[in-house]
Amino acid sequence: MKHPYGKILIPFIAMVVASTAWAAGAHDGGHHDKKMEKPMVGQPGKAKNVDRTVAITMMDNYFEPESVSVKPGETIRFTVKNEGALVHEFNIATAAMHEAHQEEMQMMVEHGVIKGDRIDEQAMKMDMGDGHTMSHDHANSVLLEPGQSGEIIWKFSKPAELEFACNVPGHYQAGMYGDIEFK
Ligand SMILES: [Cu+2]
Repeated sequence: MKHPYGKILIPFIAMVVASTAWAAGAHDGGHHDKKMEKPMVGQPGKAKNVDRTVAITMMDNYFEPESVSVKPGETIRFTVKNEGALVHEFNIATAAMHEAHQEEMQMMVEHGVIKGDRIDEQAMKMDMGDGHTMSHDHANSVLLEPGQSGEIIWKFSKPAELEFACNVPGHYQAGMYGDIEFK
């Protein structure tokens, strides 16, 4: 009986490893939560239901103001002006959605749709080979060249973790995002 615990210890380790693996698996499943955030973002609003207008200025690389307060159920007209020297985007979404959108924007830069200070409309309408174009008309975002203005009418839903952000590659990382605070 030199190693009395030898045979007991091995099954015990195996059990720990198994439970760790199970915990990791359960964690991966958590990523599905990101998709469930989508309905919380809100929806496109109607002009006749606008409660108030919020003016947003886009600079290189930040927004003015840096945060916006909204009430649940409120419809806001965001008038957006690009006062910077680069192409910028104003996009209302969750942090996870912005992250996914940054990958799309990276593609747009790689395909020459976004060229630093201008948007190539012809390249944007080009068929990607699968019937899709890189046309950028999501209702929750507006993409503007320097000097251009645009607007989004958005109806907010229940309080949620939302941000407005620019997903042109590198801009979010440079701090070009702001909080939407529910009051
Ligand atoms: Cu930007």
